[in-house]
Amino acid sequence: MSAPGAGGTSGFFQDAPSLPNVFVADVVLRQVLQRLLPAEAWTEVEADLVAFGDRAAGEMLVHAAQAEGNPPSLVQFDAWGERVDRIETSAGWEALHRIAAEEGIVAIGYERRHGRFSRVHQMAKLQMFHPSSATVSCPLAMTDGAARLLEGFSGKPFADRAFARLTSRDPQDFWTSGQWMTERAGGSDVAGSGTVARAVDGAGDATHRLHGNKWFTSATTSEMAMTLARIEEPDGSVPEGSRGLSLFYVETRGGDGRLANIEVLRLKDKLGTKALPTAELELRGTPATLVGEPGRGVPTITRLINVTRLYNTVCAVGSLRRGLMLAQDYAKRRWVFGRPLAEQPLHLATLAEIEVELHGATVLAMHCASLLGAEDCGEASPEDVAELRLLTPLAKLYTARQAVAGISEIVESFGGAGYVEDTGIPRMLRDVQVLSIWEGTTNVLSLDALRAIQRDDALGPTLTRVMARASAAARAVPALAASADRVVAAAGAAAGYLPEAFGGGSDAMQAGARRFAYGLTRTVVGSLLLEHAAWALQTLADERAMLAAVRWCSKDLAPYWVSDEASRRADRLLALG
Ligand code: MFK
Repeated sequence: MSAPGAGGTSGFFQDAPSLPNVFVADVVLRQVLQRLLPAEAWTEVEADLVAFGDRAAGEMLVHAAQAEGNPPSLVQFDAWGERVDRIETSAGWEALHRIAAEEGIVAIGYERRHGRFSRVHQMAKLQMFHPSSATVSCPLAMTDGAARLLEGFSGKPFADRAFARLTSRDPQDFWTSGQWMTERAGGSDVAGSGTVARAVDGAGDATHRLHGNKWFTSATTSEMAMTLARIEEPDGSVPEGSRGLSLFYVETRGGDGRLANIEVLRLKDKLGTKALPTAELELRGTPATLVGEPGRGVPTITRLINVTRLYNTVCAVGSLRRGLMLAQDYAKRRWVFGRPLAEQPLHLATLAEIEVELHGATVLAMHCASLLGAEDCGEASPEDVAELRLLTPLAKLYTARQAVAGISEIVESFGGAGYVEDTGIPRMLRDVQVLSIWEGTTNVLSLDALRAIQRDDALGPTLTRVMARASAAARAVPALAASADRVVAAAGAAAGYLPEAFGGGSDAMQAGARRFAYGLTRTVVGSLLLEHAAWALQTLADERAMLAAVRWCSKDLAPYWVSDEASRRADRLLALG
């Protein structure tokens, strides 16, 4: 580490931060994969990820910069006045699509070369892909979810045709999928959706034509989409509520290459994810194919949503990891008060705190990936299924919020340079904010965790595993015993809290749901960190995971509190005056 050189008119210049191979430099991710994967799979996966770690830190960043500098535009009319509604995307955006196909970001999950462990491989790759992708990761998330959903309808020509495209590694054949759920009246609460499906007897796969407005459709250039609508009865009435919604498959273009009775009303002007084309659509008789049973649209599409929520989790980890890598490099280059930031105790304490969060987020994300892989391959036990059901919303809500907070800290760690657009740092903050909004906000997912507990009985098996992991780690490494005791106590507190909170009725449960979701997530992650720490110490003689686990567990893991009528009255007064 040497003092900065002199240059420029002021006699001072600052080196820009630079990225290493982003897989080699991610010690936690590498170690977690080594622990989770069988030896033979690890050897192959490591080679693929090391190669990709260079591409994500090099070629992809050039395309991403081009895509961010040339956001999509909407051409509504051609020169002669005809409506064309063409969304034009940049060369960089298209190049990143090609790379996504070539690298098999979706395909790896379906080729299943390493069986149930393929999801771990895929998600590790996604973690590096996302922060170099100008948010091409968004269409990939929906594509993967659609592939998983349609795999369940194999044998139906439309499903087989789409599945082959969605999971292709050939950029010419590769399709992405949209997921059009959000309408003006129905975002979190899809029961407000108004799109109507009218039956048709036409040839081909189409069973209905869709009429309605889709208010926020991401990656609107996709070749297909999954969407919800209400099937109109012969008397013109439509079924109401969420149970009146059915799921449809849409190919967005007809054989002539034109949009299939879809008008693009406008592109959305968003806070971030500027390279990603997001549009408001009007469906005017769009041909569509009913998927699954009428009226079962919401539960059927959750097979897709639970995949996009895992993508969201992994992308949150990837964003924060990328930010920290840049901040770590910068800390070695930037001198203040006579020494580099990397030698300033308070700066180190700040970065270390983020690293502890990242340890937790990484073990959680890869654990979820491993459970999803088991479910995909039909190898999941009932306990695996229950744990995955509960951890999917918890991991999404927790990592998204922590990524927003962590990236804010990272931006600050660059000082004024973090606030200047042409460093590229501010964009990280704008982009990360969406992760806690789309695919279910923090509050909606806290309520989904309660749904998983109440309807799917997912808490018992999850807590049993938490306690087993913590106890095993303490037996293996006595230095972890005190931390393990805290995790076991927090798991007991979670089990004890619920009967009391449920007893207070629905409003009491809802008021406490977010705090409960956070506490439960921190408890689960504590157990995963202890498991990982014991392995890293015994197998690699590496103490970093132990330091992270002990720090994690030293915090108040489960600060539960039962909401009563008085606290809800106080909430009302404080929130609204
Ligand atoms: C970089 C990363 C990229 C990520 C991709 C970004 C793409 C962005 C595109 C979008 O943002 S698309 C919009 C995403 N929208 C949402 O995520 C909606 C958020 N709202 C919810 O999740 C609500 O909880 C929900 C709409 C599901 C509520 O619906 P209901 O019908 O009012 O709830 P209900 O009645 O409790 O559940 C209906 C059924 O679904 C039940 O099954 P049964 O009918 O068999 O009893 C539930 O058990 C089931 N269910 C609900 N959520 C589930 C689920 N099953 C499994 N998993 C879940 N998560």
